[in-house]
Amino acid sequence: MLKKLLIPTVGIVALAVLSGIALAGVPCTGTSTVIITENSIPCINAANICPGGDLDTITVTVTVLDCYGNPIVGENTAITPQTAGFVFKAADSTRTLVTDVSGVVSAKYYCFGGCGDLKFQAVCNGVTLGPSATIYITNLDNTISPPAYKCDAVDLSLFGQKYGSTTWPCGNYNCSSDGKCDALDLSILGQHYGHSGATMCP
Ligand SMILES: [Ca+2]
Ligand SMILES: [Ca+2]
Repeated sequence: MLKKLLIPTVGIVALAVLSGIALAGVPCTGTSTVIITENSIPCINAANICPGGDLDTITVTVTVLDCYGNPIVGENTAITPQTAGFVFKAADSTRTLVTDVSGVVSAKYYCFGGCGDLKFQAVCNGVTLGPSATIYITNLDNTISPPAYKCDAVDLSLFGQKYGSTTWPCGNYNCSSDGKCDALDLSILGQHYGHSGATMCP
């Protein structure tokens, strides 16, 4: 009896796969989402990061659904940054979390250095989701060479060379529309000087 039931079922599944019909319970790129949220109100579509975590942060939220909109629950989902020009603390270079009852995993990020456009993607059950939209990062640690994710003398020197510039958005830490590396930005740099992800990140 079991065999009689099993063979048609296997046949139907195989037919669905061969014909490209989406299966329930399998992550679906069309319905799943990878979204970046910037957690500081003054900046829209940008984030000013201190690698110590005491300025702005970003959150990546992945919702894993099958093609019918059902959540994929209790599955490992790995989130990875997708953009060159950044260095992340090792634990953040791939963050693996288990989806909740809504198929959601969420991770906060600030333990990194670098400046520019950053985006993320996720992998669940072998299916790649995303990438997310990009978010522009101005980081008080602009230098991705060691010492990584630390606001230090190298960053101060770089800022000094660009002081007064309106064409170097990486130093516009105050997130103002002035787009200028000026005294306000230097003040923020001074407040966070010495902050390091190596000691301040979880
Ligand atoms: Ca640095
Ligand atoms: Ca500025």
